[in-house]
Amino acid sequence: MATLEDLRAAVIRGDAASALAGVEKALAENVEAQTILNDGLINAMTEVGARFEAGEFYIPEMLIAARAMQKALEPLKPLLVESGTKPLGTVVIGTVQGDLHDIGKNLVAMMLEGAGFAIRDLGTNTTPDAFVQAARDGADIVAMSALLTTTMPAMKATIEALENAGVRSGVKVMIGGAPVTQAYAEQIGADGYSADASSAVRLAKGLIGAA
Ligand code: B1M
Repeated sequence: MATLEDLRAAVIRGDAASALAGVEKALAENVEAQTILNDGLINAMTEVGARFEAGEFYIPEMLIAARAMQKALEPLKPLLVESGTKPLGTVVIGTVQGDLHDIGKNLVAMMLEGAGFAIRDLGTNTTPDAFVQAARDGADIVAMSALLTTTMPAMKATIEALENAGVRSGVKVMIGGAPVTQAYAEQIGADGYSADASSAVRLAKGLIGAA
């Protein structure tokens, strides 16, 4: 579809104004918000990653593409989030220590919020202690995102910190992010892994028995 192809191209070249206009045009053409997200935005970021790997893009290009995606997400957010009345549970979510990637984490948070969870977003570069404190303050699920192989060990460190603080048994731990796998989740003692934002919702509901 030409509109989504134009949108995808705008994100790839980091043109935030055109990306935003592209989302608005697609919405006016009655394209589903989820389709715009998947085929226009996420697809564009996958291409950006491929070009980075191929040495065609450098950090600034990745950064402006990410900013264009964030901008284009704005009109989609209220459509992706349907307000629930009573929260299903509280999810504390963050990108782990050392890691500044937040687009995927934000999408997961948005989808969980849309599914009826109360969200406490700790942001990026979240220390194990910050996760522990948030769990103490009251959480059903601790959700960690990592996009770098070098920051995945911070997930293990956070689970250990939860154990050492005596709060591990009171929360479920779910993890995700491009380099993370089910096998890694099992290896570090997380309760669950999901590959994308929509399966994260199914996983979170399952973890608290609300599936
Ligand atoms: Co970075 N980066 N980056 N980057 N970046 C990657 C991740 C990389 C794969 C690019 C590449 O080499 N092809 C590579 C990692 C290699 C590796 O570790 N194996 C990489 C690198 C190397 C780096 C730097 C080290 C570069 C440098 O400085 N030399 C640096 C690190 C900075 C740091 O964090 N300390 C860096 C910096 C950046 C920017 C700041 C420029 C920017 C981030 C901006 C931002 O997030 N605000 C950036 C970007 C944009 C990317 C790519 C291109 C796109 C990431 C993204 O947003 N994807 C990325 C390449 C790629 O992934 N294709 C890359 C879209 C997003 C929707 O997907 O985050 O995977 P994702 O989230 C998905 C799922 O993974 C899942 O659901 C989401 C929605 O479906 N998911 C969860 C995510 N979290 C979840 C949690 C869950 C469940 C599911 O439960 C809790």
